[in-house]
Amino acid sequence: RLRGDASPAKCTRQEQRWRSDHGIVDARERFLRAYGRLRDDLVGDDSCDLTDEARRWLAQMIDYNVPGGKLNRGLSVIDSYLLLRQGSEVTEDDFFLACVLGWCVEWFQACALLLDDIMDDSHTRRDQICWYRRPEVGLRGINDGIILKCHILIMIKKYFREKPYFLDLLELWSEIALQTSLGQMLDLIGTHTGADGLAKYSIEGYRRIVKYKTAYYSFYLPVANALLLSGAELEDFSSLKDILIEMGIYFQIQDDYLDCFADPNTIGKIGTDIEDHKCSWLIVQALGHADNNQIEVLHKNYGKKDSSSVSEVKRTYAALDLKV
Ligand code: GPP
Ligand code: MG
Ligand code: MG
Ligand code: MG
Repeated sequence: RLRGDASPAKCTRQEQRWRSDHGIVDARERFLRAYGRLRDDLVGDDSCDLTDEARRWLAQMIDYNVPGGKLNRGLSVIDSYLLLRQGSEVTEDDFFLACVLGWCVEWFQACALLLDDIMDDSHTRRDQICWYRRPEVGLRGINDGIILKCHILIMIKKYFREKPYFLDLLELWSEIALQTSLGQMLDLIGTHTGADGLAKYSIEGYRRIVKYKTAYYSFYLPVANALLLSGAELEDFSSLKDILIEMGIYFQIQDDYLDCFADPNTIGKIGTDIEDHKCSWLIVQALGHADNNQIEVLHKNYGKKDSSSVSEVKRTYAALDLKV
């Protein structure tokens, strides 16, 4: 609804008011406009005496990694905020603050993806070569990921220091950052191959990994930011959190399916879950339904880099009706 492609009848009252006050509403376009301002502020920040070359690197690194995604998470902050504020006026300044928090979520996503691609040995992301695979970047990309994460605190301090919910924002962000990294750790330590490599995969273990690595930051974080911005207390919304976490788990199941079966040109990335021996939803389902021969094929071929092993695994998934 926020992409400017819906009929006015489907808009919330708040969006309709924006339409009448400001002409055509396109939250996505307005959100994108805020990006330039935030990027320029960070690149031009004179608290560090950077060289022109360093500022050029910074600008290029941010542009390469931050704005090119679907923006679902960032726009979810805007959408949730407008819904929460229905019935009261949202000023230009209010809208901009929602954009700042939306972009903080997108900055977090950029940092997570940049580092995740190094850890997952990925090739492409958002239809372009992964940042760390560019010849001039390599493992310097690790530091770029850390810089992106530092930017979030700079933006939050700059725009929210005087707000009554400033401490709540800081607590939220540090909690989610830790949960996401712990989820990534669960994902990575689950990829050890060896005799018990596949045997330890279970749906309970799968849900634990994806709840932490994906659901908290992708689904709860945007809505929690909107709640704080609209003056709500997060502890009053614990059942909302439970629902958002379930949505996040479902989202990661889709991501796992697409990793294996989608056209890379459609999803903008080449899947690596089978090669990386990931505890993917597909392998968990396959192990739960396979006969002895199929289990043997999976054990023999899962986690191998060569394309014939990967094809064997995909063929077994298809034979088990896991391909729709
Ligand atoms: C998705 O995993 C989870 C993340 C990108 C979070 C990473 C967190 C860090 C702290 C680095 P994925 O590997 O399935 O994502 P994709 O398929 O997009 O590579
Ligand atoms: Mg990963
Ligand atoms: Mg990955
Ligand atoms: Mg994936």
